[in-house]
Amino acid sequence: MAYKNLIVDKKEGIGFIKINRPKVLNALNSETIKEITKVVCELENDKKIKVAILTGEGKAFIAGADISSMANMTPLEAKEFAKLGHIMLNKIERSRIPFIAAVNGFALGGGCEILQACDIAIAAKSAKLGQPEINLGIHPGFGGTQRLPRLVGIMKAKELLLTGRNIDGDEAFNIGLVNMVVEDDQLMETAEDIAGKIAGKSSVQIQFIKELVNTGLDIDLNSANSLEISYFSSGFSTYDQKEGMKAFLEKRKPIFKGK
Ligand code: DAK
Repeated sequence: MAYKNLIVDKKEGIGFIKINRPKVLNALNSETIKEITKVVCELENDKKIKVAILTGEGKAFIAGADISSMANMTPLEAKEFAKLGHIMLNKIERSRIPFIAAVNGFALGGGCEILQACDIAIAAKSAKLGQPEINLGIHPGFGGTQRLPRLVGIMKAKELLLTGRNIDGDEAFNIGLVNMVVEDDQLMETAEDIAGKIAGKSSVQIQFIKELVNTGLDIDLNSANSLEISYFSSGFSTYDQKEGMKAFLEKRKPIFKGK
């Protein structure tokens, strides 16, 4: 499928999505948000794809929602825009495919919120992350007031949301907003290395783990543990469970088939 604002590639079970509006630092307008939602569906429907990497072209990951397209929105238009953003982020979060955010530069506002919906985030040392919405007289509209405190804790989230200050890759790592920080020229290599490791696993278990962690965090611990028991037992009906354990006993690498 052709995309106007994205560069999409597929290689060895990995989907690559690059936001490609470098003139506006990959700011998200409605069209780009719809395209990201569409490409997530496309990758999900391609059974060869097991994991995806999201990054940005040029000096930004995503510098936020497109301020020029938001500036004159009516409340109704703002509602529609916020809904589009939530649909995109829910799609990423609930996708069977894990998403790795490779944060190559500015990840501000909606850009920071996208990485919060991803499963793993890696920041380049020079990346700049934050929720500067308050400087524009608004607050985050794509889940930042909700996902950020769950990731970094309530007080740190409030500090970032209330001051609108940007943080660099090292600070993002120290507060738990990203999994790791790497030298700028190591970013894609690191992301591909992690993606490659995931791509070698059982796609059934990849999906189960995502669902268990995401759903489990929204419900009470007892119910979440019951859910784990039920997923765990259904894992024993899969080819991949038989293959994984057989391969261990035969001292060889498993070949998973995702069934
Ligand atoms: N939107 C539109 N254009 C942007 C942009 C953005 N978010 N960020 C940068 N650009 C454009 C700049 O206007 C500039 O365009 P030209 O002047 O060349 O035409 C070009 O990208 C290059 O930017 P700069 O010249 O400013 O580059 P610098 O390196 O000097 O500065 C910067 C980089 C990232 C520090 C700076 O551009 C900046 O502060 N950008 C804005 C960052 C920001 O505030 N991001 C948060 C956006 S607000 C909602 C749903 C969601 C949201 C809100 C409401 N609902 C409706 C409820 C989400 C809101 C946000 O994400």
